Amino acid sequence: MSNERNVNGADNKKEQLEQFTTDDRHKKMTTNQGLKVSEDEFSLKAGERGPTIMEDFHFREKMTHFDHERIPERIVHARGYAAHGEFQVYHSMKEYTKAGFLQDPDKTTPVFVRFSTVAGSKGSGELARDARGFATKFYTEEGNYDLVGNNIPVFFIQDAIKFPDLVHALKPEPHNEMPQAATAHDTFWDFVANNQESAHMVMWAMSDRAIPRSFRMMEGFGVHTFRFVNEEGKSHFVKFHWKPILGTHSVVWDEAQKLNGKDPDFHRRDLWEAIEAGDYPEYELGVQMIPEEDEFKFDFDILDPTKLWPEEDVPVQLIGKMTLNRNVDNVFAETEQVAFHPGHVVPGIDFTNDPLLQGRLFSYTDTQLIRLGGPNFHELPINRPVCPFHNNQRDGYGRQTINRGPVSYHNNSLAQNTPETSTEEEGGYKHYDEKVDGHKIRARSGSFKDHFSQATLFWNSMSKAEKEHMINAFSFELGKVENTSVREQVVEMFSHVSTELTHGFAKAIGVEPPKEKEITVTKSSPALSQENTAKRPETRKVAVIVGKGFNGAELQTVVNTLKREGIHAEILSNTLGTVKGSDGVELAVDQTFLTADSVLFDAVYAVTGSEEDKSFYKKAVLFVYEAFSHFKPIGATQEGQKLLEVDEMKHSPGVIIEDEPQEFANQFIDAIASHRFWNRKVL
Ligand code: HDD
Repeated sequence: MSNERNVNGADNKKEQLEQFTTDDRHKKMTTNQGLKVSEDEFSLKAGERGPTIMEDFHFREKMTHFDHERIPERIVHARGYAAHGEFQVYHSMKEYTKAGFLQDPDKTTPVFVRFSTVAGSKGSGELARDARGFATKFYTEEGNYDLVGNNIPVFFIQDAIKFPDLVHALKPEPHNEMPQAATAHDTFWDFVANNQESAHMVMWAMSDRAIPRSFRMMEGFGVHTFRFVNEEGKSHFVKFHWKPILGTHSVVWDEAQKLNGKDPDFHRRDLWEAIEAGDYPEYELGVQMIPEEDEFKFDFDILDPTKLWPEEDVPVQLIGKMTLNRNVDNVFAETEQVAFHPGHVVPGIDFTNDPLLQGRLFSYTDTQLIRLGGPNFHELPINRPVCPFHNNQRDGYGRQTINRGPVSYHNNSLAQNTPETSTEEEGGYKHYDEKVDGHKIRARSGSFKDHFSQATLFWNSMSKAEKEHMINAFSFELGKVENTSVREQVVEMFSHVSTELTHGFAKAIGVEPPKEKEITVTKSSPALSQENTAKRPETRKVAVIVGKGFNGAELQTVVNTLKREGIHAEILSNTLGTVKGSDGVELAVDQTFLTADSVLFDAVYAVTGSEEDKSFYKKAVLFVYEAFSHFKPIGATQEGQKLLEVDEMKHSPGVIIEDEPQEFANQFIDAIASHRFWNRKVL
């Protein structure tokens, strides 16, 4: 297709992609040359029982294509899932940036977002303890803008030259390729202890943030400090945030481990199903801004990617909203072939000298060359800008554009010196003309040397439950580290962050807690705790345990009320088919005790039925107990109350027992919105 099209609005990208989309159903089968195929089951042989012959071009074409179906997986972020959507700014950001897509609240910009884990291979379980990638491609009229972030606002290292070392340490160990998608092993923790700038991010990685409930319920961060530049050339330092409308929520570690077995696709299924159901995930775009002249007013270096800007000091302004509203048609063509790059910017957005960002600007194009097989990956449908693109670049593997005419150089006279460059006024990208003056030196700035203060800030900001989870996470991860010296080094390192923390896990990993260090940071940032996030019931999944002889009228009232709140109730019973209530009502069963598991749900509503036998109760009791032990809301009415075997459960927070159906439903919905009941005593 021509790249001359210049259509506007959120449908641009969809229309563009449709021109490359094909539906093979009800069509005649052909070879790739368009030749109709008469037989696709038997290769061409010399006799029915003889050898296959070379002449069989159909066999050769089919087999060759198959043999080449795979491309290298991403070196990091291999396991990912994506969706299409649109972005709209709330009000013009003209005062701060000239970026076209941030000017007009009536304009929608198409986006493509890929979420990912970092460490695991393409087929690994999605509930690994890990950072999550949150990469957004905005198809703007001024070219593609990529915000290639994570769900953690800081990074392990301060200089990109250490990235290969970090990744070698966190990937499976090379001698035995274990463990998959996990940092619970010697090389990772050896790297941590010997690269102490990692302290802050390790705190995040050991927190609940690293095991999100859903891609729809996690924040995103651009991590680096970027620049906004306005028409007048004035620059503001800026940090980007994505804030999910549903709030930031996590699962518990035991649940995460079980989920990886019960449904290793849990996060992608959640995203896919939400979009198919019309529960479109929404995120607000937030920015923190610091005027150029305030660069040195902070007690940390704002160019240091291991530091965040506490929201209480530099408030996040919400400037727009992104809605993901369309699943991909083909995962390989779109999700696998999408190529992100922090260097894909538009006028009004610029870089800073953050040494991690500077190195990323090299790495991303480089990796696409091997991954996507050459320099023409920008021509793949998912990567094409929606605005025209013209230059003198030519040829290379897989070239699709047919550039007309003899001229492919600049300057020229034969084509009147076109394609021509644009002035800044015409939209030509001009780098911010920051003055740079220095000696060539391989060094770290002294202002980057405080590795612990913000790690302590993070710890201070956690709720009691979050702290407990972190202590457990350190105990688990380091418990898998075989080398005693590495365990000791890590304990020593984190004793500079918090005595409470290190005393919490040192014993569990067989290390003597070190002498108490003097830690002076007392500050906390409430915005860092998930306790303070938005809590809403919409889109949550409830398992409704129903058995023969249930009370149909009551169940209907409750389920209808849940539905009105946007909660998804799935009927779970002993077998598929239908289950009959005492009043003759018949319900279709969605799941059985075999196909489902409590870890797949946010809450359990126990109803059962008067005619069920012991074996049903046994399975149902276990199901309810597991949800209870993961601090989930439990509702119990009718016979369902018998599933709360231990009396103490009945009086626990988040366990709703109530005879009046409407009142029960209301209380249960409030409990579902609360997500988890951390103050529950798990028996
Ligand atoms: Fe990176 C992929 C995020 C540091 C080199 N990175 C990648 C993806 C995300 C991030 C979300 C997946 C994109 C997708 O879905 O296709 N990376 C980050 C963040 C970082 C970061 C938030 C720190 C702030 N990355 C980083 C450094 C380097 C890289 C320092 C190297 C110098 N990252 C890559 C890469 C990848 C990548 C090797 C692998 C696949 C790809 O680029 O397209 O080039």
